[in-house]
Amino acid sequence: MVYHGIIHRYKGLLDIPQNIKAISLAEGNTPLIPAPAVAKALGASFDLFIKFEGLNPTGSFKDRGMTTAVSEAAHSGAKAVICASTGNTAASAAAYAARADMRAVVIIPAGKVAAGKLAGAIAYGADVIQIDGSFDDALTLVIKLSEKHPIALVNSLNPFRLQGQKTAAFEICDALGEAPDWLALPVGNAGNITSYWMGFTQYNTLKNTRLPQVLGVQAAGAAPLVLGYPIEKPETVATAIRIGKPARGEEALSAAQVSNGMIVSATDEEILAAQDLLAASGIWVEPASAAGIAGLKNKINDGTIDLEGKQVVAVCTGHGLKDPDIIAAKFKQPKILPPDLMTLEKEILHG
Ligand code: AN7
Repeated sequence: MVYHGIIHRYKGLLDIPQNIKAISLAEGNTPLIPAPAVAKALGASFDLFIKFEGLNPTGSFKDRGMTTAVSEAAHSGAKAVICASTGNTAASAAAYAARADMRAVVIIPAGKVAAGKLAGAIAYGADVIQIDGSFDDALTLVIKLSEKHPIALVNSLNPFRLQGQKTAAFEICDALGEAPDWLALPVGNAGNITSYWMGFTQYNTLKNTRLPQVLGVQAAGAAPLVLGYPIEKPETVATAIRIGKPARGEEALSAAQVSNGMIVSATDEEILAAQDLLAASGIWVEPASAAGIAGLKNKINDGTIDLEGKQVVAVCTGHGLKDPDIIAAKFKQPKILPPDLMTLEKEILHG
């Protein structure tokens, strides 16, 4: 059977106009990949699944929220959309706007967007504007621009974004039969953690699927929700979550508290180590996406959470291909040898 995306699959559960025409790229329906070797490396005996959101059409979870936000914008007659972005929102907005025959304007912090995301936004035909400022500066500006001009804001302040993104929680419950004991995920602008909590809560009310404890993980250099105050100059290798003033910070803190979970931080070193650990199981994610695993590891190590015998889902939000500069961050360029059998044999056998 052909799969038609999250609006088609879950429309009756989404607070969107029910006669909406779906602008879709068949997003969602992402796998839960068992990751026993990762769980073992974290030093506890539990069932770990990776919800690999990097397998969405533009390579990140943003597509779930963009199908609903852009469909609604088109439904309301908008001819253009705008967003601030650390990269993935920009690429996703660009793709869905192209699909809807609308203009996309994306404002990004210069020099702080991973190559695969910028390339995507350009390839899908967005008007890309770089500013000499942070994501938070860009968000403040696009809010003002969307208030002054007839251009639809598609950052996660747009409630239709959350309506789409909550479907990931539905999919997890549909696949496992109920919510996992814990859900771990990265937190940047905090739209996604808010959406998951909305989704799990709605499903539990409808279908009694229980609620997970939620572990939100920020990068240590961009951890306003852990520290309790905005960060003026956030800095992290996980550029996707290089955000100092999360728009949905209050909702994120509430989800963590009500679920008996927590919001914690992980250092860049810990995030990159978690990225390695996932890659060693064949799952290559961008740095931000490994934050959930890094946070789990920290909390297992310091004894704060006991996962023994538990079922855990870690959301890996974006594909590794988004951020190919991993070669600069972690490895030297592979050396270049003459095309000669003996030289290659020597290299392979003796290094
Ligand atoms: C891979 O694209 O904010 O907490 O502008 O790209 O909902 O913000 C991206 C965020 C996690 C954090 N993982 O999600 C943007 C942007 C990846 C991301 C997050 C982002 P939110």
